[in-house]
Amino acid sequence: MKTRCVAALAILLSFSVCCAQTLPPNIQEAVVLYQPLDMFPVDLNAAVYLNQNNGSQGSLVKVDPHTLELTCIEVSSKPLHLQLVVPVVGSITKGDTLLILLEARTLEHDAAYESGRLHLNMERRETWTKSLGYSSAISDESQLLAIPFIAREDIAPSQGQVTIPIGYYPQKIQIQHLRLLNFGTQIQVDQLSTKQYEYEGYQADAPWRTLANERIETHRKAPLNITVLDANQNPIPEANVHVQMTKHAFPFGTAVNEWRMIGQAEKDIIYREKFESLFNRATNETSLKWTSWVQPSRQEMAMQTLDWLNDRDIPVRGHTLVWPSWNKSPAFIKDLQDDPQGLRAAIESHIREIMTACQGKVVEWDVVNEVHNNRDLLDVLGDEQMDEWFRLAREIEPQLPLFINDFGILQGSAGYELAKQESYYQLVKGMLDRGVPLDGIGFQSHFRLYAVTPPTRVWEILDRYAALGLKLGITEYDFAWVSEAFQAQYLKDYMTACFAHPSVNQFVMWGFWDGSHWREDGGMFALDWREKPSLDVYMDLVFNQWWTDENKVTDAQGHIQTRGFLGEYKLTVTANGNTVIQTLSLPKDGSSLQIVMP
Ligand code: 9MR
Repeated sequence: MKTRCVAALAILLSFSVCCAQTLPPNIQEAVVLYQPLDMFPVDLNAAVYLNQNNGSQGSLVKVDPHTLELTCIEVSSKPLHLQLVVPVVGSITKGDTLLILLEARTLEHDAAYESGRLHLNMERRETWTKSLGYSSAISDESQLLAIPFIAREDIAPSQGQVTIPIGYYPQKIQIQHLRLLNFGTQIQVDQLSTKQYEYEGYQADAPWRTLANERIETHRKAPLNITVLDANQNPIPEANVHVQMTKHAFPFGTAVNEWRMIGQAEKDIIYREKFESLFNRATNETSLKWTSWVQPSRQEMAMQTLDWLNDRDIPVRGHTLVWPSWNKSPAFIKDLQDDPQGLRAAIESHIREIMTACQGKVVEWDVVNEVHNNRDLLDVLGDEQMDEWFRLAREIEPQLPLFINDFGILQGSAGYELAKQESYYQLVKGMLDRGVPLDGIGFQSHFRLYAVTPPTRVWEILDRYAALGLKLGITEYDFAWVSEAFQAQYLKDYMTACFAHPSVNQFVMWGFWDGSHWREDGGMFALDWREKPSLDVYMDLVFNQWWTDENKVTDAQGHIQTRGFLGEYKLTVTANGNTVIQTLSLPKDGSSLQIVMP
């Protein structure tokens, strides 16, 4: 206990005496009260080193016992090819609340960017499994960062490490007073956060929010004009008009688990009820993939799921015709690796079969999925074989939008996976140049572990692809392995940034319930259906802030003029004791309607 007290005091001293900055009060209190254990070696400077791979070049200068300077001179394809490694010597147990403290600033940076960039990971050696992946721009003024997170696994003494990848672009950054503290299970991670998790633009008054609202007003709403007349075609002033939206035109969707969609257990019924109350678009999570499609029972499940959704007027995006690796294709496909002609024919026949079976039941298709990381089929057939898959899909379904889909473009190194972004861009551009019928670009958006892409960076990335003139789809959003508060905070900002971008044509999540999610805590409902803060955020955006419900009174000419979110409407007009109810669609170019009262 004595050692712990001394450690707690030492932490406070190092931040209150040696540094210009003091810890936020909640963290100061927690340090004194819980006396967290220091996880780094006592002589940190002696233990840290710089790891350089794949042609990246940089340097590490140990300026004094508390100060490190890191320089990136030459960039390779991934930021982590140049990183500072800090060994973790303490013991960590799954579920422990951990806190990284440091002061950081940019000393120099590439002129193409506004500042330097700091990224921090906490991981297990050898497995590289991570409990933290944090990323932020850092200014040239020293900034105190306090980053709380949860240990996702046990890490034995000396089995862990904190890494600071800096190979984004040429830059020089300074790190001071780096600490990793372990609070054990005495405190919840959200108690250590300064209420809001920080990234560029997280603040309530950040300028991008005003711009986002303006863009949403311009791109997601349209004029709605109503004239109320009496039976003699005379305007009725002071008629009450209730303008009620009933459905969004914009697709807010989710992947659905087919077992839950057809099951009869109580949880299946709850799952479907929640789904229906929240979403107007869906995609089968697995059953339209080739590996599932070849299994008759799974194929039947796929079709039942499509029927259930179509019966309720919920459009489905088809995912995915080809996922070009051996292990994402049926086993017999690998047998064709030395028979390109046979392989080509098998793929074409699959495309024909599944698209024909789903005709009238899906509204768009991912033609290919994740072609950067799944290349087996392309290695045999050549990249341009993809062109043929799109052409065939177009031939079978001339009306349906055809998408390419991938991960790590909007998400991934907090929006700075520059090499992959470039490659995806060139791939799409190449196809368009060759006249391939490609209509949309899918951005999966599987975020995790605190490293999020700031809203303005989301816009920069989307702008670049939007210039190609295609629809941009957010196809698989989730945010896992973080505190629930951060999950909610970022959902709000990411959804807002995406909804505000005029080229984005859908926002589809990859699951909504922890009981049926590829990442155990990625849903908006916990396992026991407890509503997480992210559900409140979603409801508030989709059914409140971006929803139109207004009571208006007609003017002397019998008019009301308003603007509403694009979608379906119910209008209830009351005048002179009579009530008329009408429905109306509000498309992008607006709607005008005359309502004649009896
Ligand atoms: O969530 C899906 C999981 O249940 C499946 O086992 C897996 C393999 O079919 O695919 C998962 O979904 C992936 C999607 O199809 C493509 N992008 C990444 C998704 C999560 O891994």
